[in-house]
Amino acid sequence: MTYQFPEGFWWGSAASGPQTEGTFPGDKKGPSIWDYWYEQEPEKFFDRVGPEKTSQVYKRYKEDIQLMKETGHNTFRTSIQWSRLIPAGTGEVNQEAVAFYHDYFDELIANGIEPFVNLYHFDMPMALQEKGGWLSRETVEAYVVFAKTCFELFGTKVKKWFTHNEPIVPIEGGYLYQFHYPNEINMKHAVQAGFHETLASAKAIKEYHALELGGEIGIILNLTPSYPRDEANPEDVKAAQIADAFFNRSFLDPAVKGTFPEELVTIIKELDMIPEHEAEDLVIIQENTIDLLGINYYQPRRIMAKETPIDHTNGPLPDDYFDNYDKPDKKMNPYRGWEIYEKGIYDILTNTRENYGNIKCYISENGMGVEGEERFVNDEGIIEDDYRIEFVKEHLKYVHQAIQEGTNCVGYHMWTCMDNWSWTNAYKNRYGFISVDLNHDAKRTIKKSGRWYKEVSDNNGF
Ligand code: BGP
Repeated sequence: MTYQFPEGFWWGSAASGPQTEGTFPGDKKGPSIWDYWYEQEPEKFFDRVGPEKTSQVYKRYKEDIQLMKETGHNTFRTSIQWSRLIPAGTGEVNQEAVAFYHDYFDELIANGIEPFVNLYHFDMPMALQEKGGWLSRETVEAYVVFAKTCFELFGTKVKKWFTHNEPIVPIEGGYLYQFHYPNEINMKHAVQAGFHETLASAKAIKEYHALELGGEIGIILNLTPSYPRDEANPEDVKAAQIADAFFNRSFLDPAVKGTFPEELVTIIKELDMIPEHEAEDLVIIQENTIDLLGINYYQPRRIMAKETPIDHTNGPLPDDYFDNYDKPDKKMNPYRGWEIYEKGIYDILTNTRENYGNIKCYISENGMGVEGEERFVNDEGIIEDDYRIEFVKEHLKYVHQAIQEGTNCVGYHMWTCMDNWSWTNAYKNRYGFISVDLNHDAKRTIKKSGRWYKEVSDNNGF
């Protein structure tokens, strides 16, 4: 074994409620922003596949958990859909949902797979979005009630909790770059919504710790490293630092250190966009930081000093401070259009060790979405996804190196267990260790990578 991982390493994968469960008659799920947006503009979704037609995990989790076992999972992350548990966002708890999640988590535990549960994965209940979603303080309070309800219902069996998955993404998608509902371009709103997400997270952490359930709570962040075009050019370096403050440290600093990055605060003040808040909010954020950090990594961000003229059409934007740099000869995943840069994962892990107190962390997502994988099916009907094995291996080597150097990284989760619904990309790019055949009743088949992962997990290395 060349790459041996520490004892008890978490091997598994991640998914989310809205991307896997589906909607079924009688399940009493309420609409989220995804159900609503799909109803309004189905043409925005690849092949017009909407959120109700996901991989049917709501009905098929028992079968799926057996496949998780066969692919070497000792841990698995999903999310509780807020709009399933509390269909109107506030008020009545859906007992069908309570029964479903209990059974789902019990089944995982009975099969030796520890459930990790996230509370918010881009899925605002529509009833709350109508009142402003994350722009509204009411949503923060409603979220805290939702979180507490989850801890009280499932906290004796679930011992790893996460307040958000990639909280920057609903901000980018909903308020800056138009790929999540409500699809605005409004930086003031972006700042307010982001602040409320952080406040909601700190308040939920406070509730969790007060309940003394003996588990850990954290947040999952996509820490996209920000590399300057030219390390020797101070303007490029400065631009990269600003992009890092906007997209990484905006959530990482308050989550781990309890404070917002000064560079960002200065910019927000200059723009006169300090979010509405109450004096005690900053104390709550300061005092309620995470126990555990989940790190999602897919691609780096390449940055250069601003050279193109600032576009004032929609008011200020983060992009007024930098330009994206199109690095020649970079390695690409052409399907998703994302650069593949394996060393990025090592740089993130080194950063958390050196600058964030070596906080306990794990890789909570990493993966490769590929279109048209059916062309790699062999005679036995198995997808031979050697590119995915290669992708995981090359990233794991760097995770291993960071651990050797002392980073407190305790696990690796792949995105994702089985092919699932990727938001507006629907089922275009497939990420799973297990394929889902949408033309044949969502039939599941383990891919070559899934069999390989089982060996890695069994050997605790490769
Ligand atoms: C992450 C999300 C996931 C997942 C993944 C793949 O950002 O946490 O929900 O979807 O990215 O990206 P995409 O679905 O956009 O291809």
